[in-house]
Amino acid sequence: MFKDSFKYYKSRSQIVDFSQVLDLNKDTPNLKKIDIKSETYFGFHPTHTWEVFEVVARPGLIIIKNPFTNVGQRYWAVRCLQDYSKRPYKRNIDSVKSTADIDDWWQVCNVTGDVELLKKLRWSTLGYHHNWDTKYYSEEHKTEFPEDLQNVTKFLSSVLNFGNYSAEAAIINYYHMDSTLSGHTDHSEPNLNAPLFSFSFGQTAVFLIGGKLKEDSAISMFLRSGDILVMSGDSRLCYHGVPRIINADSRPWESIMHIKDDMPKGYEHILKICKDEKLWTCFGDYLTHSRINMNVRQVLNKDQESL
Ligand SMILES: O=C(O)CCC(=O)C(=O)O
Repeated sequence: MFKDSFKYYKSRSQIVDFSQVLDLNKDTPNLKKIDIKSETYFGFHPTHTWEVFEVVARPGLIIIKNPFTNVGQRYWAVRCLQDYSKRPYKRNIDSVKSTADIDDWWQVCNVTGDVELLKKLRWSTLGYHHNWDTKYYSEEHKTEFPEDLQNVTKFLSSVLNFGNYSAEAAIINYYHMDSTLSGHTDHSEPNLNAPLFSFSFGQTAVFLIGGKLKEDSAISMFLRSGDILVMSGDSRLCYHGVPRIINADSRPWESIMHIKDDMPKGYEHILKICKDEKLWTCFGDYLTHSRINMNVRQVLNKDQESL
């Protein structure tokens, strides 16, 4: 049962055996290689070099083993920490009295060196804000969806042959070494046919995915920095969660390779941070003890203009 596996991997009171966790760094019959279109895009290695798999026991669950250049990883970390964590995006810290007035969380953390505040940001929502209580999206609770995140998911959708994609809601999850995310299904979107794109940066997650019922057994897998998980088809409505964060066994964000970056116009200031070790330091420090997950969904059905 999902619950039992979750409890097992979460446990700190016993030695946990990770040998059954699906690992992209090891050959396993549980992964089936799939072919994709040949393309290039900012922040990624050319797609003909990517390793893309479907999890055999979960049809529709696709995993791309870190296709990012090191600068690409840095780019998204900077966006998540510096920009997607700001107002007008909606964050967990908005509903807590002591932090509700903070517009620019990242700047305040860096100016004050407040480590407690750094740990307080757990999520931010972009585009249609997910209401955690009602589990509904609404036109009244919506901000503009970032163009760069929109474009990268359109690119992935095309490369993986999913066709047109419109990213309309995203949750940015910020995890610390002791954070977990309970088992749940993502079923609030009227469009449940469009894939969900999930990007991991920083420390490694033990990710758990069950079936459509809570009673179904779960598969565990490591999600390392740069890995992209796509929940499509039959896997789109499966129970999933993160019982544990573990130390990363490599830090691909640490050094930068000097390859040509075809940066989209308007984001040069982000690239400047990525390429300047001094400006980058605080972002790298965060990734050394945290994990960031960008979880992107299409909300509306094709031809639907609003909710
Ligand atoms: O952090 C992850 O890998 C999963 C996040 C997730 O399931 C969610 O935001 O709904």
